[in-house]
Amino acid sequence: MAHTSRIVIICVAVIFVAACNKQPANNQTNAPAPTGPAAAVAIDHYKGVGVVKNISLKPPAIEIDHGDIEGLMPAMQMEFPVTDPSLLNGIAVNDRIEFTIEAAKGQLKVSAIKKKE
Ligand SMILES: [Cu+2]
Repeated sequence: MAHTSRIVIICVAVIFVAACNKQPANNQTNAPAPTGPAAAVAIDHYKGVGVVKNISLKPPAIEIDHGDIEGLMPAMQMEFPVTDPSLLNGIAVNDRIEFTIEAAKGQLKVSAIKKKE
């Protein structure tokens, strides 16, 4: 049991690091965006909290009344495209959510959504 959950945790950590394409040693939370050649290929991730205001399936997008997103934008209500339509499964208007924004090539997309209790 314990052994299995340890493997799962390690797998999740590896996937996270790979997906973020960052060096874990110097890019912990809220690290400044890379500059120079690295900036051209970097994908930055930001964490936000907010309330769902609208869900659209074509194209897949979610409108969120969100709080401050440190290093990215102040509190506001806005729509984000999502990286995968399945992220919207089980999410409804007025849900309180934690979400991750992926910033790549000047485009912002929601790449993870977690419902808050
Ligand atoms: Cu915003």
